[in-house]
Amino acid sequence: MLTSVQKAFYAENGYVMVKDAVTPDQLQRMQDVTAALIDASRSVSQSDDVYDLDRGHGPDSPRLTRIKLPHKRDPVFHEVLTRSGVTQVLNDLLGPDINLITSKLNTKAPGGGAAVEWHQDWAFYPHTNDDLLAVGLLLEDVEPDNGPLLVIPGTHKGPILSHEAGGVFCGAINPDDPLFERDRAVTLTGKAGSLSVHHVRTLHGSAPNVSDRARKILFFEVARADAWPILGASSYIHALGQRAFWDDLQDRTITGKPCLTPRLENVPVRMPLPPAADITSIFKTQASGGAKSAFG
Ligand SMILES: O=C(O)CCC(=O)C(=O)O
Repeated sequence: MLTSVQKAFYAENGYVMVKDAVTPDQLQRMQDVTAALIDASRSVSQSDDVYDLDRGHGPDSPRLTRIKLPHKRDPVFHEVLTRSGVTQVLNDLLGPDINLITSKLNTKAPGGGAAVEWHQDWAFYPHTNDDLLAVGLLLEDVEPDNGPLLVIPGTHKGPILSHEAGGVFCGAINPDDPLFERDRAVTLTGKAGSLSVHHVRTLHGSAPNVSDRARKILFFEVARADAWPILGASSYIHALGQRAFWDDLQDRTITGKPCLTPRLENVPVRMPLPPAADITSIFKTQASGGAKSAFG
């Protein structure tokens, strides 16, 4: 799926955009299922295992920041993860043995859908090596005004910035950090069915949705099988016992097989501790951890 030019671009910049990663039929089915899931959230009044609610959510106006673990909500998301152009992109960049860390369908309702403060995913879940990435499949067109992902090219080769505020892990960098070069940010826009890839150490964030259109991106965060988690902020896998962890790992294997010999690399690791008051999602971590906003 990826050309050698795209692979080289990713290696150099820590992100890449890919067009037409799914078939029109897969895209339509995901759009239909997403619309139904959002509609079903009207009867939900508190964030739960499926929905992370945004401010102003209610029966007349569903406003979500996230549908959690979409690959467990409907088979179409699992199909796209394991049998689509998305799978090919993952194999092209990470090799044949890969597993899912988590999935999430981040939504931004029209007229103010929440920003995601600048962060590096690696700060949330350091591993034994950094062959990890996130793909973001655009379920609707993404333009500059409806909350696109923003990345700083090349930061995957640099340091892990502090993600602390007031002595806790707040899941975001301080926008005043002298190492934060905001003027180098690239805005990742594209047509529905395109995807972005960003490396686990690439500094990224996304602005609020100031348009009258929704923004919906399906994220899969994926590791090479020889990258083993050291600790994960807000990941359920660390609370599983050995048997449940092993069974869960089979479920999370996208292609190939688990690898029982972790590859240890000299990577910068800082534990995402102590935790913020609410670590049930990045939005809650950033809000309850007192992250300083770069967007408002
Ligand atoms: O939804 C977005 O725009 C960014 C999401 C993100 O970076 C995350 O959930 O870690």
